[in-house]
This record gives sequence, structure tokens and C-alpha cells, in this order.
Amino acid sequence: MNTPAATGAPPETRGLESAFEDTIARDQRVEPRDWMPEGYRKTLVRQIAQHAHSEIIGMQPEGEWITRAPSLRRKAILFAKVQDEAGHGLYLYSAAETLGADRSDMTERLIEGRQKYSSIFNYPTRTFADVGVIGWFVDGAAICNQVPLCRSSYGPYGRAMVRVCKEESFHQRQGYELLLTMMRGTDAQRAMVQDAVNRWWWPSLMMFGPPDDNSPNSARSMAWKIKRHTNDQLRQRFVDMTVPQAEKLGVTLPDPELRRNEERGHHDFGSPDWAELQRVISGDGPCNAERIARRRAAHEEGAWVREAATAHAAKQAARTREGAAA
Ligand code: FAQ
Repeated sequence: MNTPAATGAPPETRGLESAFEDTIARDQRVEPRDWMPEGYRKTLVRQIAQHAHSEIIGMQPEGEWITRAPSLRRKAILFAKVQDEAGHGLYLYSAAETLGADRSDMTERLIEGRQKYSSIFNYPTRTFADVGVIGWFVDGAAICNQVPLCRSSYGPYGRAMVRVCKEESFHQRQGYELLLTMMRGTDAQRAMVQDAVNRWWWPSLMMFGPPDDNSPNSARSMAWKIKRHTNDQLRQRFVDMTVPQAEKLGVTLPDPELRRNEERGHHDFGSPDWAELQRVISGDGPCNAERIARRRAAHEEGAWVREAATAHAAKQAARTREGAAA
């Protein structure tokens, strides 16, 4: 890591900067009250805002199936999962607010395409098997990515991740259990599961971000211990974890290059289409326009709720002030 002098910090912040670096070096937590370099704050706001937006936009692909879930049990489970995602978004927006970000500003930036959300939520959910595969792959990838984030150097982010990961674990299991049930069903159901696996496998690998040699933020974020592993390390972990689960389920992962490499103690696998990831990130995926239009409409339709809540909070505050003055 750069020393304060090397970063060109002005003399008045040098003591603060070395205290910050000391906190990072000793694996302790940086808290909102602590001094932090502007780059650290900006990196966190970028990542946490993107993470929060992903949870909120991520409600859409599965949310579409709530009214069409095949039984009351499946409907209740899916409802609970989608509600959890709203909750995750809210914890994460709150964590970003501890860094001075403003929630309505973040929402504006999302709607205007100035802040990102995960590429994975720009793919369509064609059948109910997609709901199971999202739980298995997408929540499974989220767990791989987020368990290390529980040790992220920024306190509010790491703490939010602890609860989020517990809930993601339930989400992953409900998806896998749904797929096990479908695989015990008819040939048509088994074909539906395989088709969903084929469509979601590569986009799920892309969730971990570009390869390490093309990941501009990784080195800095790892030096600050915001990220604990590189994109490729986490992708590998996900593949290793998922292959035996696919075997147990009885589906084929759509990668002819996928095989166990005993020497490395890992699975070798093919390369995702990185040009596709770039297209989807830059707004040209199958459902980008639809997802943002839906989010924009929900935001506009919710304006009256925000206005009413603000007026109510102002009234309560005035009453408290009057009570204190009496
Ligand atoms: N999609 O230099 P890097 C979930 C951007 S939550 C879109 O490698 P970094 C739960 C990246 O932002 C899923 N953009 O960046 C759920 C950067 O652009 P920027 C979300 C991507 O930050 C389940 C640029 O590319 N999880 O699934 C993607 O070091 C089911 C260069 O990339 C998180 O956000 C992508 N896939 O590493 C919900 C976890 N990949 O910002 C509902 C926290 C990269 O400079 C249903 N985030 N980009 O303009 C992270 O761990 C990191 O931010 C990475 C990217 C790993 C996503």
C-alpha cells in the first residue's frame, strides 16, 4: 500500500492517513466516524450502491413469477425471498448513507444509467425452472462473493453482509430444492430445468466481474481490504462448489471444457463471452431497458408515499420539539 507521503496527502491529513492505514494493516474495522481517504469512500459508495441497486432490480426477474407460482407453498417461499431482497437493498442503501451518499440521489443515478447494477438481472425468466436456477446459481454466486465481504474493512458494509448471507443461504437452498423436485417430475420438467441451466450458467459466471487482468478496481479494493479475493478466485470457487451439485441434481453444465484438474485441485472451465458482459453492463442486454423502465415507474408511483412519510416525520419532529419546549 502507498505510504501517506507517496499518496501526496497534505501534511494536515498525514497523521490521519497513517492511522487509517494502521487500521487496515491490523485488520480492524473502519467506522463512519473515522477519517478515511476520499478514494476509499468513493470506492465503497460505488460498490455498495451497485450492490444495493442489484438487490432492488433483482426483485424483478423472480417477482414476475409470484402470481404464476405453481402452488401456495412455492408462492409463499418466492414472496419471502423477493421481500428479503428488498430488505437487503435497504440495509445496503443505509450502509452507503453512512458514507455521506444520499439515497434519492443513488436512485436517480440508477434510473439515469449513471450507476450500475449486476449484469445478471438483465436476463429474462422464461419458465418456473428459472426461479430455481436463479436460487441455485445466482444466490450461490452471491454467497461465494459475499461471505468474504463479511470481513470487508468497512464496518457497516461487513455487518450488513452477515445477515444478507444468512438469508442468501436460504435462497440458494430453496432454489436447489425446487429443482430437485422438478427433476423427480416428468420428462418435460427435467427438460425445463436443463434448458434453464443452459441459459443461466454463463451469465452467472459473469456476475463475478471481468477477468483479473481486466479488472481496474480489484488491486486497490484488495489493498484496502474492501474485497478479499479477486474476481477469478471467486469464480473458481463457485465452479468448484457447483459441479458436484449439478451431478447430484442430474443436469449437465453447458461447458465442454469443464473438467476436474487433479494437479490444480480445481475444475478447469471455459471462458465466458466477455464481450457479452461488456454489452450487458453498458445497457445493451436482453432486458436492460425493461428493468430500468420498471424501476423508474415504481419510483414515480411511490412519490406520494415518500411525500406522506416526509410530512409525517416533520409533524412528529415538530410535536417532539413542542413537547420539549412546554
Ligand atoms: N455487472 O474492476 P471491476 C445478488 C463493473 S447481489 C455489472 O472488477 P469491482 C443477490 C464494475 O462495477 C449481486 N457491472 O470492479 C440477489 C466496474 O464498473 P465501475 C450483486 C459489473 O467493483 C440474488 C467495472 O465493471 N453483488 O445477486 C459486473 O472491483 C438473486 C470493472 O469491474 C454485488 O454487487 C457485473 N457482473 O468488482 C438478488 C457484490 N462486474 O463501478 C436478487 C458486491 C463488474 O468502475 C436475486 N460487488 N462490473 O463503473 C462486488 O463484489 C464487486 O463490485 C464486483 C466487481 C465483483 C461485482
